[in-house]
Amino acid sequence: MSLILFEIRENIGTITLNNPQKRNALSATLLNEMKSALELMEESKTHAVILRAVAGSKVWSAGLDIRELPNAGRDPMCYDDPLEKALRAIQSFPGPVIAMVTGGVWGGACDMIMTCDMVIGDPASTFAITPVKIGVPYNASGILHFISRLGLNRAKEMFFTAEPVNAQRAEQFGILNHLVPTEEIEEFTFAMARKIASHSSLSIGVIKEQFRILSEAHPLSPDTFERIQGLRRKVYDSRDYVEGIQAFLEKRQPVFAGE
Ligand code: LCV
Repeated sequence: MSLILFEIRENIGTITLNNPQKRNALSATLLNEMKSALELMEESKTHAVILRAVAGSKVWSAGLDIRELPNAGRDPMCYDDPLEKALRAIQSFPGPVIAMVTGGVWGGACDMIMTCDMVIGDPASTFAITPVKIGVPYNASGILHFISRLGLNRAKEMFFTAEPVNAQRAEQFGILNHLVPTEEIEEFTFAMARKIASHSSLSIGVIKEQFRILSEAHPLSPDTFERIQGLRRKVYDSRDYVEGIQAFLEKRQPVFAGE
């Protein structure tokens, strides 16, 4: 493991994002390491997992590694892409995954936060979902993560403005379960994990899976699903998509033509 740290103590696993130079951007390597750590923790019958950045990080994660986004013409958020696999590993982990957030959370990392079972943040935590800044067609499962947690209006505001939501609003929005002073966040989060770890892990695992099945119970006809895929394709085939990535690499503001 080179981009994360992980440990298991008293049935509680900790995964620490550890690439501050690149602001913990979610590269394929980092995401695969995270998935492997979760698999090891599942094998070790870990009861709860805390997902965090190194203490003092100003950025929890800058989101998907934009340098690894595919060229136009290929879906940048496919079912088998590393982010999607990591999100499913969090969802299927048979115990709660608690995000402990200090600092900014951007793009795909914000989706990751929404996928965790609980989120504890400090006053410096912020949350932004940013596909419209890059010209990315977000995928249906990701949009659903936001709708389920925030409701339609707030999810739309976050997607359409791409502005970071500060910690206080995040608590009102229901992104944060608890907003805790920075100096208390570790103690608070580990105390919650210890409480969870003291209960029946079998019962918790089954209830987590029930929450997942029930919250995903939105049947779509094949025709509707194909329509969504067709709509998204317009975006990843577009000049806006090329421009969004190019602008990031050139460290400038993108100029979108809307086509
Ligand atoms: C690759 C990076 C990144 C990065 N990728 O530090 O949800 S979607 O649809 O948007 C999805 C596709 C997605 O998740 O896209 C990513 C969305 N993320 C963002 O829009 C945030 C992009 N990053 C930033 O705006 C800044 O880096 C923040 C504000 C997070 C931190 O600013 P700060 O001044 O502290 P730098 O920008 O100087 O970044 C430090 C190094 O990390 C790289 C960045 O290119 C730089 O690398 P070099 O030192 O080699 O120049 N980096 C940051 N974010 N998402 N690389």
